[in-house]
Amino acid sequence: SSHLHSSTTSLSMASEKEAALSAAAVPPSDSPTIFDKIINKEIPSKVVFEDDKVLAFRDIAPQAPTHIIIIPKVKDGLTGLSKAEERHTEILGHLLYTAKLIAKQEGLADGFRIVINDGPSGCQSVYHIHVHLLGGRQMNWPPG
Ligand code: TR5
Repeated sequence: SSHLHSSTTSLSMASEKEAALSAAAVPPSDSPTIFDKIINKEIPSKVVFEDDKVLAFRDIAPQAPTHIIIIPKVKDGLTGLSKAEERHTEILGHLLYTAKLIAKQEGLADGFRIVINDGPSGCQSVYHIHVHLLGGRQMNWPPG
């Protein structure tokens, strides 16, 4: 039983290590994320802009007085900017142009910050490409 115990212990240690590794791993491009539920309105969000291609809503943990997330309604493999292909150039441009429209709508006439976090080193936490629009306070450089 001491052998059983030690193998069980090393098994659970192995799973813990795997859990830590998978938390930092990048999921497959077709995996659903929380943003799918926001798009489907299964989870409520504060929508500030919507058209046939993109949805923009207020970040649940705002890092500035204005903090809005802008996403494509169809992910099409775009987990993050690093996965962009030639076919994505139109939606990428549309996301940025939408950010400009919302910045004006939000009254950010004095300036704003656009952020796209990518991958573990970029501190990306949701693998459905999104543009952060931040404003309403003085932004600092360099970012954290
Ligand atoms: O860290 P990255 O760049 O991937 O940005 C993901 C952003 O999504 C973070 O700023 C989160 O605060 C934001 N986020 C996460 C959730 C969420 C959200 N914004 C609005 N509503 C949300 N719901 C309902 N659930 C989330 N998990």
